[in-house]
Amino acid sequence: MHFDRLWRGGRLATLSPDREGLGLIDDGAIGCLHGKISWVGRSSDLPAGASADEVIDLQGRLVTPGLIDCHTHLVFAGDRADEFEMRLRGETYETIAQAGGGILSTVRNTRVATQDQLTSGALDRLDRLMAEGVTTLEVKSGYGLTLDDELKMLRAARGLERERAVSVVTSLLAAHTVPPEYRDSRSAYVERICDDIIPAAAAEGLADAVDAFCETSAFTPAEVRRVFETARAHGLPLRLHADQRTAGGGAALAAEFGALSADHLERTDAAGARAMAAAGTVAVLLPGAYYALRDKDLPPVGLFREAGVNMAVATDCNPGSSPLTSILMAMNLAVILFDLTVDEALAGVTREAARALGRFDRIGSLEVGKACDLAVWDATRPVELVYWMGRNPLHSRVFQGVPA
Ligand code: DI6
Ligand code: FE
Repeated sequence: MHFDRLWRGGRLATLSPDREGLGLIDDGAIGCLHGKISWVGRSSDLPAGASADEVIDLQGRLVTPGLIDCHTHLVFAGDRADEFEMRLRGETYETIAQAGGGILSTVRNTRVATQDQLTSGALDRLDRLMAEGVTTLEVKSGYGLTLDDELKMLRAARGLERERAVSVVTSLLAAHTVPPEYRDSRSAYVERICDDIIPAAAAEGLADAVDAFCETSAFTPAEVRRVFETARAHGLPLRLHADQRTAGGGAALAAEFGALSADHLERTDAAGARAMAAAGTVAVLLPGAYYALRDKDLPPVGLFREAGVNMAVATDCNPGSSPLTSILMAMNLAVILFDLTVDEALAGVTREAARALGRFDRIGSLEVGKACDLAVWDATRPVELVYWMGRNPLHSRVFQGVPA
């Protein structure tokens, strides 16, 4: 047996669903061939005569799958620090949005930015995520809200793969909010999305999924339904911002359409949780937004556990509700604020995040046949990734078999 690279002598958190808990293997080894894991197990069980072009001694370090941030709005222009101060003085996310700020203020900045400017802004944030072991991330559009500007955002997101050793999964979020030019003709904007924007993004292969913001301040369930039906007709998987600020039956709607994920879920009820479990829709928990908006209603983690809903954790990195560029901090917030266990938090940024992206066949665990995306930590126990606030124990990162 021959490998391009062989890592040995590490503590592996494989996240394999066939093993208990995090699927820990002490004194573990990972063999890689052509960018994929071709062997994993105890170092002492390596086949006699196994050879490798390069052997790396892990010196007992913890190795996890490369981390996956499965919900970000990484591409945008400008910031909303001024609105942050307004909220600190007592204004709410909603009153700021009604006055033309909020998402629309980022839309104004994003529309006048070039694709290159969007890319370079996103790279600054991407580098921070990668420095914490992220090897795959999802990036949404949603700050363009015209055909050209939505495609510009998706191209900027795709372009990140050319600039860095990372995988990007894109979501078209044209249904993020109604743009000002359609304020008095919402249905015409929904038609634009369905007749122009989704078909164009699909034709160019720019969208890996379609997302929508189901919210009283954004789109109604009926409007989301139209968007979802169109997306489905184009063969695109679905995800939904659901029940974040108001309970709108978003979780059940996502489940009804067999969405890959429903995200936020602070106001989801037991029926929504059961529907998600039955549909296999992953709950993506976003504690950064909960924290930064000083929300009081917790997502029903107990109901998700009871119903058997898989739970992912992500940054929701965006300039408004979650200016969070740390996946490790998202894990810490998830255990402190949402009561996740350490194992759930780590599974939430690996195995479950891969499921939320529909990619668990390729990434998210250390198993033969999967991409050799690794995060090597200056740590031996998984809890050390969750425990620190602002300390990054990453030792090194491997993307598709190559240290990067
Ligand atoms: N929910 C969120 O938390 C973000 N988008 C969404 O649909 C907020 C985006 C923003 O405020 O810019
Ligand atoms: Fe979001």
